[in-house]
Amino acid sequence: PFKGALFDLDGVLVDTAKYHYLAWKQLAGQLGFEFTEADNERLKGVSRMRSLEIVLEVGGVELSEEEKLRLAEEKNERYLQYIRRMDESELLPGAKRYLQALRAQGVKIALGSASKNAAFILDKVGIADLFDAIVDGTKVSRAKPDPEVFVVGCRELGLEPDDCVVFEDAEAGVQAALAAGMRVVGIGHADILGAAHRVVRGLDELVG
Ligand code: B16
Ligand code: MG
Repeated sequence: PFKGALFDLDGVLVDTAKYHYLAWKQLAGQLGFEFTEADNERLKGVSRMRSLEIVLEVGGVELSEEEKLRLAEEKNERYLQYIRRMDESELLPGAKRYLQALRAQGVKIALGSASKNAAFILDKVGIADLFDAIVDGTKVSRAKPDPEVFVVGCRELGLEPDDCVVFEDAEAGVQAALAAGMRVVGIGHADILGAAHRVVRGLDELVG
């Protein structure tokens, strides 16, 4: 019933949140405060610079723009050390099979992620060739819940918003998809993603 499928990356296809968390936690430790897994929930789907601001807010630390840019760069270096070691075993259950099933049905597939490392990660986990378009943090500047990432993804597939379904694990991502005029499948819990048209626990629920 749909011609295009747009996928968020972290939390939908792979669990990179755990590596973002380790890298932010180390940065916080270096600045002298604790950063917990509960704090990390606030960073999901949020851009790198905005994530840093949230981390600094947790620690009550104020820094110059220049210092912030340096720390964001440092965090990314640490994060890259983790994701360089990723392979196909880190795909979330059902992710690859669902992408393959959609392709077999002639559905066009795009990535809609805030990450500037998205293309690298798709490559590491061996699914880059399943995408017709990759829209990520290097291509768009307005963060979810702004619809930009999905609007551009749909356009790159040559489709209209009505033709597209978005798969998202973050509340801001669900809001972005709705604002783009698309249908949304929430990946996770209905208490957080209740605004989505449908909520499943993972893509494995959608493959036979
Ligand atoms: P990077 P998504 C997001 O990915 C993550 O959920 C978020 O925690 C991260 O800060 C953001 O990417 C930017 O990532 O530092 O690699 O550019 O869920 O939009 O796929
Ligand atoms: Mg996500």
